[in-house]
Amino acid sequence: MDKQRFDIITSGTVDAAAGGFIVHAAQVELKLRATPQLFYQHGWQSWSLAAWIDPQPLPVSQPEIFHPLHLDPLYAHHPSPHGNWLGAVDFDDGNILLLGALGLDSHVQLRAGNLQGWYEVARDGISHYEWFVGYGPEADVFASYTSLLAKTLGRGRTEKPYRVWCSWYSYYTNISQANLHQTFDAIGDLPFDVLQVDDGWEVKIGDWDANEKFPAGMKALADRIKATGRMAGLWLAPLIAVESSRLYQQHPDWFIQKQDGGPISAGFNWKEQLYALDTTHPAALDWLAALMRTVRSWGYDYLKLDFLYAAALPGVRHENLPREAAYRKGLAALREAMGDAYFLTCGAPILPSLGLCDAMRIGPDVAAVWESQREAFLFQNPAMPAAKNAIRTTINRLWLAPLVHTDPDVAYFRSTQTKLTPEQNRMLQALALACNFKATSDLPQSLTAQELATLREFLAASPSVERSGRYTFTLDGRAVDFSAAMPLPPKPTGLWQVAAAILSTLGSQKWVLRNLV
Ligand code: 9PG
Repeated sequence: MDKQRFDIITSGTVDAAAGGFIVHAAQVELKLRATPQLFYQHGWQSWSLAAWIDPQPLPVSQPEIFHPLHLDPLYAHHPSPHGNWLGAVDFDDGNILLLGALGLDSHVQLRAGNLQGWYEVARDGISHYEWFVGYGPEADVFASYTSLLAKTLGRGRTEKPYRVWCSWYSYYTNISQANLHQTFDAIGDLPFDVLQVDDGWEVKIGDWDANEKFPAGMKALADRIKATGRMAGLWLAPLIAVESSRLYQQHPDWFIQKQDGGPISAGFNWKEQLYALDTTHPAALDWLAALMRTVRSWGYDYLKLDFLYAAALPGVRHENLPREAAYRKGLAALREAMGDAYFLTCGAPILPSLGLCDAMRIGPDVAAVWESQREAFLFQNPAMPAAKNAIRTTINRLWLAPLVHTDPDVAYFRSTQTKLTPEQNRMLQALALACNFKATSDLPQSLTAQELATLREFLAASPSVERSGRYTFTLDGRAVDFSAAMPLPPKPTGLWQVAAAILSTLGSQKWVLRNLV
């Protein structure tokens, strides 16, 4: 291996390995002999940014109240370009240098022109700290890294991914027994394998029973789906609860605490404060397992478990485990209790979820809009729902494909109720094919005959996918280019900067989020 471009500085051990080196050390520094062009920043969870960026720290994304929900909040103000578990730099010879951890509480930064990695939690003996260092063509380097991750963390079961209809991006929380029945009828013989009920069926986040919009209950709904010959899918966010939930009110001690007492924030959504379940608490683990058994007994065999990051947030737990280990304990309990259900993780810390799920959302939500000026430009927030944000991070996380089914979120086929152009719709459809994970929320009853034909063709397609460049692919010989989604917006200056500061402050106020958004 060409080590002309860097030296490995460490007090630990360095051994040659397939495609690079294995380093055992709590800290490692790769001293760069050439100036890197770009830094690969790898965000914490599904929605956090993954992108090749100019080697300077990005602005702190706004509003701050969303930090626990969008990124690793411990590193939100980190002064150097930072990534969770891995980082890489790009040289002008077309090669990359990757520093990637095989353990779960690890970080990489680009500092003073060097790549530095460290573990957050002290261990007994250097053999417990492991890193991979790889230099070469990007695809080869990531392939070496993923084969090591497969050995240490495992991979998903490799059954064929399903074709999914999901209720979220048409109905949002306005689902009901009546409108879902109507939609299932309209779906007719479209070749979907799964009909997945998203957020909106539950009493509250934390109280996972059917609400009044589902008078026949959730088992009857699963029966209705299964009668169409498909698998029933269900969304839950089992590791968070809203403040007003019965779960939080009755068991405040099941939630991760601050050092000085009181629950930590897992962010703000549904116009409420979110709290994070403590997955080291035995009673909370029992409750999680019982919940999984309940939803399986209703007949749901495809589970989209969301907002999972909460259990990996920093805080005080019943058992003093590193936060990623605490998370993994919770995820393992969920996996075991759900048996052979297909498990899609979302809002999920990336490395700590590997080996325990079948599929993972690898980018933020899409939306029927390319980019929001307020969120992208004023808030400098690439984790917000938008087609551009979803494509950017998903493409930059496709190296995960050998480890887990990679969910890019849904594609759209509709020309109404959307601000996306036909070309942008086609880019999302191509993304789904490149990821080999097909889903949509479009309502067949609202599609034109032409749009329905496109959807049918999309569901039937299984093109051979080749990656021709960082952002370019060929699908059955057809070239597709995702470069248009890659640029990050410029930073606001002058009066825009003033406007951004005011809006960011307002956007972190709970009364604003409750009443105005
Ligand atoms: C249901 C949705 C859908 C969607 C998930 C998740 O505030 N936020 O930043 C935020 C991000 C994502 C999000 C909701 C809120 O969406 O990704 O597919 O299931 O939950 O509520």
